[in-house]
Amino acid sequence: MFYVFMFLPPPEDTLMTTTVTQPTPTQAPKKSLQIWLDGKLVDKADAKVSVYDHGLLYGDGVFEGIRVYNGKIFECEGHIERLYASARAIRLEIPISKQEMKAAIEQTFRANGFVDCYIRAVVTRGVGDLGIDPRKSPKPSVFIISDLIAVYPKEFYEKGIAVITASVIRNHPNACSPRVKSLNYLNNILAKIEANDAGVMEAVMLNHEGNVSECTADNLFIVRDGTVLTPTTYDGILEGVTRKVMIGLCKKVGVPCVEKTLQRHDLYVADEFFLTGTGAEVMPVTMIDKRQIGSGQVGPITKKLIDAFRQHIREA
Ligand code: PXG
Repeated sequence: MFYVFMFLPPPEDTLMTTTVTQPTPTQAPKKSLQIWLDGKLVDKADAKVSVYDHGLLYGDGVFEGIRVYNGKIFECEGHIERLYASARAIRLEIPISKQEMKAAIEQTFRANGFVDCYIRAVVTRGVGDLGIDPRKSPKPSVFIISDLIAVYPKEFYEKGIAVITASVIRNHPNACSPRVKSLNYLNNILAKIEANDAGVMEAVMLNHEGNVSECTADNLFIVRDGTVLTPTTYDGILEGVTRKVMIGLCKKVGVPCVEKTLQRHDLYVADEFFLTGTGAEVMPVTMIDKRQIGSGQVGPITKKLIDAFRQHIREA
């Protein structure tokens, strides 16, 4: 029952509205949601993996969160390459080829009638015994979920969110690298709990050197004196697919963008601040650790980049 607690939707009363770029969910499947599990589409109620799966027992596995816009996988190659790179890093051999993975993702969202949706592709180490030795798990498990998600309420895309700096740091690069999108998100979850306790939506995580890395499920960008700045790959970040798209969009709209090590102080004195992620898309930040960012409103460069992003996903 691995997926059950990881992917259970929030209760009805906390269910958030969809993001601005995501139309109100009208394409919800009429029949039971179909999940791709080890080569077959099965009803959601039957999509189960063993309690002996090391994905559950140890967080031993990798995953991707992907968007489908207008019936097309957004940045498909970037996501698939990152999935296989993450698997390579943890010595996990994905039992299907990249082409088969793409076909399985397409088969899954089409079987559910989705045109715009979120995809969760997961590869676990598979069933083993009660020790951590991965040699006891000869058969990795692959499953793909397509569903609707809404990460933040719609109004926050207009007014921005508040964040805090978490006390929990991002993974040390020489532990399991933050560049691996592994099934072990505990540090990020602990940081998210700090955000929840502080009554804000997200937490900025620092790295082992005290520099800024990213948020719990998003990359971060600031604007200062007309230049967009974002931490480098070596500052302990996941190399976000949306981050890469955003760097390209900065170039396209003529705003200089520099990858640079940032300190928390840089966030405090930023003119503008925003986050990028597959789930969140582009989310403005207007407050950090009770310090207002710029005017406290979504800044002009952020607005321009949000518009460019929306146009890009329509055209992609
Ligand atoms: N950093 C971390 C730690 C992430 O988990 C991103 C950045 C953004 O990367 P992409 O490639 O999505 O631009 C992520 C994204 C969600 C969700 O619901 C997202 C992630 C993990 C779990 C949930 O948005 N990863």
